[in-house]
Amino acid sequence: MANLEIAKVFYEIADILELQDVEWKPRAYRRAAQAIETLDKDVSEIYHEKGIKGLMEIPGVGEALAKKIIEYLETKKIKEYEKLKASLPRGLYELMDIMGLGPRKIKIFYKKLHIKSLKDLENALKKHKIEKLEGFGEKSEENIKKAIELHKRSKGRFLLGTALPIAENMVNELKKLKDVNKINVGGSLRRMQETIGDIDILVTSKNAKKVMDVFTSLEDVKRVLAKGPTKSMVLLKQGIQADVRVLDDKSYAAALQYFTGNKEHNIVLRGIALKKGLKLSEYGLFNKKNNKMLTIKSEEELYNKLGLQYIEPELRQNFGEVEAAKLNKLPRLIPYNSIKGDLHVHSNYSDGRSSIIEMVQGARKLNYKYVAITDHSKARAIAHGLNEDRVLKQIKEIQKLRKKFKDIYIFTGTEVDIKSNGELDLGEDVLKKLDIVIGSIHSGFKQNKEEMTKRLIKAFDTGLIKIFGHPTTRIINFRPEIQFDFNKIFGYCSENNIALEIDSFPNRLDLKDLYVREAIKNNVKIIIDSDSHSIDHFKLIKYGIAQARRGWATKHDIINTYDLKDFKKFFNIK
Ligand code: DGT
Ligand code: CA
Ligand code: CA
Ligand code: ZN
Repeated sequence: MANLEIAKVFYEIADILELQDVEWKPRAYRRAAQAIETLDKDVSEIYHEKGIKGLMEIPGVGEALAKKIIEYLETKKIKEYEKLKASLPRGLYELMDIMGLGPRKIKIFYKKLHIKSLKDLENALKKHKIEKLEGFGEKSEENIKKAIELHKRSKGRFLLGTALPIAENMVNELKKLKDVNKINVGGSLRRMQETIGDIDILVTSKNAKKVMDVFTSLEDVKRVLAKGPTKSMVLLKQGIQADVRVLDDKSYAAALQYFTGNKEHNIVLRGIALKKGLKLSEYGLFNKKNNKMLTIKSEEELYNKLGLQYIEPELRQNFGEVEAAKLNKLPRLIPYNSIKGDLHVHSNYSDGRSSIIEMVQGARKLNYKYVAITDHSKARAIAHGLNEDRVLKQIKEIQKLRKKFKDIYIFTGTEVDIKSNGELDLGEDVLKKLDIVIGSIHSGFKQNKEEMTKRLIKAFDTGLIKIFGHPTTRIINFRPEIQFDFNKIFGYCSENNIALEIDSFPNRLDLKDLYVREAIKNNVKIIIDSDSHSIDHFKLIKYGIAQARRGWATKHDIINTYDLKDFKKFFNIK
């Protein structure tokens, strides 16, 4: 969807203009960006249906910005943005990608210390020049250092939620070719890893040249990096690199396995093959003695030939899956189609874009049997969080709506802030009236481990919280995890029937895979939800399910795979 891409460009234009001391324009760009990123509808659809007039109906979008949107839709570029970027010292632009460094701070660094790049900033930190600036201190230096580390680690990696739709689009285009026989994505994408270095696509065909010609001239291609008979590489307009390999049908299973990886998993498999007198490569499985190729039709067959249970792509990271497969002890992973309800959904009571009824209809489209409306509480003023009175009003509205919908049950709920002191942001009387209470942290992220653990236990001790929302509060490539004592919190949740959330939003994916696995080991139950702020977001649930699968979760571990009756029973909802 182009909406998020356009919003991002607009935000960046706003930042650059602000850096250049331009007066009101940054605000206009930000307002438009906000409206666009929460739209229910794809801007390209709006443009197709209603032209520029339709775009100008978006709040904050006038004729000038509408034209920029059209420019992006048609060329995947906005010239003014490219110009602005070029006008800035390159390094300064990179600084804006670092968490907590907005145009305001960067401007101070630039004016007071002549910092023009990440390197300059790191030097200044080394000499403790930042803490001496007015409004900064030792703590800010510490935070900036942490943010730089995070930034360096994430450089050049894309969110799964960004890369997968682009890759699927390419695959669909290539599928139209008669010359394409089999096709699949490989690499970290197929493993559904939370971030993606590059897109890998695998094709079998008798006419590699044709496939390469089409691949290198796909609409999203910006530049061809390499073009050969078996492998080509391109840079896409979105900044991601994509590789394609074309091979023979008879190598497909082995190649798919090889190019799905990960590397460590592959190395272990090759070792196993050698011990069995076999040789495994991207071309096939061979008998070591006479180099004869074994006929392998599928990955299943390949794993079985090596004496292993089939290992799902999401598990292939050499974290114990091969050992488990030897013993036939892999879990039966939660299937992608097994979610029966979404328990974290915002409406236009708070910062959602759609009404309750629209959101319920969105959930119904996915055949869900239940949905909870869980808007923010009042402490989140920028999100129009609800006070007690508005929660009561919402409860009444939902009770009325229940009569309208016979095939889906609507739970009342809230995503209540767990304040820095551990108190909940809504009164006990009101919280007791609600079916689903998600407790989430949206502020005070920097408390130390001990304070944070105490804060959480105090909140849980109210006995009112059923779900711990996006538990580590990380934003991928941007905000680090909060610190708390996992053992203590997992123990508490397991004993008190508090479920941990997997928030499926592509930049959150929180809990992440490794913690999911840890939680399950500790007998903690999990809810996968979409954190939808518009009906378009429901479909993001697949990214949360992928995380659950990467964390070895079965259907049984995920409570919202239960039918309505068992779900209510688990949480003791009348
Ligand atoms: P990425 O792109 O950084 O998100 O991660 P991957 O896993 O997609 O890595 P990529 O694109 O470099 O390579 C695709 C697959 O090819 C990888 O998952 C496993 C396989 N592969 C790449 N290099 C090697 C290698 O040196 N040895 C083995 N055994 N396999 C490799
Ligand atoms: Ca890759
Ligand atoms: Ca690659
Ligand atoms: Zn939240």
